[in-house]
Amino acid sequence: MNKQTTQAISEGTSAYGLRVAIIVSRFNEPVTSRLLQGAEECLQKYGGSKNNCPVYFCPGAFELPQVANALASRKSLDAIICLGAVIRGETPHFEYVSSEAARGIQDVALKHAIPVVFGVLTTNDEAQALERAGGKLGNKGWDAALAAIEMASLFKKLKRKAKRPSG
Ligand code: INI
Repeated sequence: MNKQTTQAISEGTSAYGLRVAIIVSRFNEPVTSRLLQGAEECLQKYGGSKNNCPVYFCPGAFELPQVANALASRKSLDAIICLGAVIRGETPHFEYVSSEAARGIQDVALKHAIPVVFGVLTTNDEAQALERAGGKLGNKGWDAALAAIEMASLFKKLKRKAKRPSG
């Protein structure tokens, strides 16, 4: 079950023609591969094309902002989706990785004025993560893709408005 379960969808939502990069962390790969599947299914369902939606892999969630920053610098994308799974262990590592991923992703979005979506699960164990990666609680990869489509469409609208001559 990869369908989104929690997000409202605005009317006319479309990924047609949108250029959306997906960055996937390989750490906890059984989870992140399912998030990727959900995100790709969502983009296709809303009219996105594989050609316009390249996928990049990185080692862990900590590296997601670094890749997002490199991609955003190219100025050729409408949105970036970051997918990862940080699972709590017995050390404070979880806090460092998850908080740096969240902070870094928002920093990239604000620095480059491009939607960068946080599709990173932060859970106590793998079972909780799998429930949210195509299990009984939906697929956060799908939700992240939907957020990216909505934000990319909104940014396009805002840019069109800004270009319109006033008066
Ligand atoms: N990376 C994750 O994506 N999830 C984790 O749960 C995780 N844990 O628990 O360690 C994790 N660590 C690796 C980290 O993201 C970096 O790749 C690594 O520290 C190298 O910079």
